[in-house]
Amino acid sequence: MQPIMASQWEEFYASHLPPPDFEDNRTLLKEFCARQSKVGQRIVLITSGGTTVPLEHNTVRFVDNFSAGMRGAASAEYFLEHGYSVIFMHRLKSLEPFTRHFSGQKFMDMLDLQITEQDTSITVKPDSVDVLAPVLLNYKAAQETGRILYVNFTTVADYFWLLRAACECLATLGPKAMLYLAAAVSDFYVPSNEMPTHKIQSGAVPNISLQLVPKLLSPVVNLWVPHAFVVSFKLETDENILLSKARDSLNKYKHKLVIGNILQTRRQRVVFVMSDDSYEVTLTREQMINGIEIEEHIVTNIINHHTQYMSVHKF
Ligand code: 9Z3
Repeated sequence: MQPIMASQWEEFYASHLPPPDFEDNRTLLKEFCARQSKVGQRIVLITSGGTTVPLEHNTVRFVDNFSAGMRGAASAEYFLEHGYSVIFMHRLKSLEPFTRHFSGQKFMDMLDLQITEQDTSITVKPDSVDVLAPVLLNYKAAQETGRILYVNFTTVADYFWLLRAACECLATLGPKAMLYLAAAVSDFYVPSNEMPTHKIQSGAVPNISLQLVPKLLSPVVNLWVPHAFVVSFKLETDENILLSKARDSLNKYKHKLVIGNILQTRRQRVVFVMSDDSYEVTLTREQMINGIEIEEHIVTNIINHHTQYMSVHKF
């Protein structure tokens, strides 16, 4: 009899424990999806930010990547505006919807402090009210209607566990569920059994051998959420290979849409690649100067494709 071979992603799960807060997050995900499903909501799972690859079990050092989480955080706001419920699965401390507008010193600079002998008060500077008010309004609407759930990851293993748990819950929504995989997931990792327990000592140059991280798109599309509308992102730095790489990915995993982008121009240009079509979504210089974000256009375009998909895929 032929032995049954575990796939690479199954082996990855078998050799990496779930993160400590995994069961709590799983419960939150289940409750959130059940609630949204009951009222017939469309849900988008947005993954956002980069994953780390630890070099030691007691991690002092890790490999990381550039992703700020801007794409995911901005897109979450636009999906909410269009009536979607959002699972915002992001790298801890990466940008988040709403608060992203006031990160760093920006928030402090918006406030005035008045101290008198009687009391201390803090107010928003008059010229900042126009900036803060619309964001606060949208934030409150999302919170009060319970349409956003935040869950976070740090390592690539955390990401694996959370993504599968989220898919398990989303499967019940069929075509109403969308996956918007904008996180920059590490391509390489140090296998658990090759990782030292303690901090690598600084005396000698370490010899670290990396392995390929299995691609989760395959089980996502074929096993976990076969009816969902799955969108992945493809990042390159060489324009000449972007389109072919995006198309290769679509042909290989057979999901619905790949959005290609180049590191340096990702805020003003992306390319949509589908099985029968491809087109660019770009911002003009004027739009950029006026603070228009490309995510607004990306999200409107995707929602059109999702709506069309739902009209022909009844569940
Ligand atoms: C992206 O391509 C995102 O658009 C960015 C957004 C990470 C560039 P920021 O977070 O940047 O706003 O700073 N995400 C996917 C990148 C990726 O690793 N894709 C995999 C690949 O290219 C496929 S899932 O192989």
